[in-house]
Amino acid sequence: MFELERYSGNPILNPIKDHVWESKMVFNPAVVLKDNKIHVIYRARGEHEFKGILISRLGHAIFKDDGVTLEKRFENPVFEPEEWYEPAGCEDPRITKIDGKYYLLYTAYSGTEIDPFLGLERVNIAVATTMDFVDWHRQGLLLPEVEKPEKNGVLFPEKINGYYVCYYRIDPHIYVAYSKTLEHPVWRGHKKIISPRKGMWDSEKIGAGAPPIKTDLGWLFIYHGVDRKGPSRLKIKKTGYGTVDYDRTYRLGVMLIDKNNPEKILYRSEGFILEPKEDYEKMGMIPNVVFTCGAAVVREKLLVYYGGADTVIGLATCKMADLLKAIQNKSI
Ligand code: BMA
Repeated sequence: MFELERYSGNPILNPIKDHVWESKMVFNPAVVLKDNKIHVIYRARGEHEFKGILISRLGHAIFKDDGVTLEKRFENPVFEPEEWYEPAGCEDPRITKIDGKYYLLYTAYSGTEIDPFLGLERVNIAVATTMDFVDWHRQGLLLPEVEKPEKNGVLFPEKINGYYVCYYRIDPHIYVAYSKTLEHPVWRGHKKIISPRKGMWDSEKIGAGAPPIKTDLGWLFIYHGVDRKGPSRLKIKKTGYGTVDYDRTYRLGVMLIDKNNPEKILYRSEGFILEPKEDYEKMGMIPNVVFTCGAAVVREKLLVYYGGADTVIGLATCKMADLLKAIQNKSI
């Protein structure tokens, strides 16, 4: 059994009561290591609602490269809904640096109303770029051609065999798609590649965690898996916080992906590397959730930032070498 080690001072970020936009929930952060600082771009919800849904915005906190010393936390959101496709929120940011530019992929949520033509809720992955986390340039929807609600978009940090690569989730599977360019991308080759596993901790649905990290063995891919006991999600009452579902548990696991082939899974952990255990992961707006959107490697150490119970942000770590050894020994 291999599990990440929690920072003893968790949670490292809590909601701030006096900030109306982040007074209730801070969670699911993207992470960027830049000039020896760790930039944490996190999802936040406070007082504001759009048709009964608490609006999600993105906040920004900067930590020293020890991962835990907070240097600055911005008073105002750094990214918030502006477009037709996101009035209910910009959720679950994931950031990848490609050719010197930061690409933010996030879940654009238009609310619970059903699209009149598609007959589905509009939940899409949207894109914005930035050089400095201050000026953001919206690029629109990542996959406008995909009609089904999609979430959990991540970009690989470099081209593979001449293509940029993204993973995304259409409930409950992970898909891949390829584009020659990111300027005016045309995503092709959509393919379902990874599915939930019956009877296991990731039996109900899975999705990307942090963007894949390059290692000597292949791409390290942290993902989340959901397990459920009890009635189906549709029978559970929706609130402004989401679906408060006491029978669902979100955990994190790892995969190793072939260096040259994003469709080839070399290893998938039997077990998980983090599961809700502490009070701040088991109790909150949505109980029993650990959910990551970002990780960084600093001095051979893997730092995984994650949302606890959709309410606070924690940090869990391990030595990269230990994790890779555990993967090689197939002991997770
Ligand atoms: C998912 C996403 C995450 C959230 C998780 C648990 O569907 O919305 O942002 O952390 O549910 O509530």
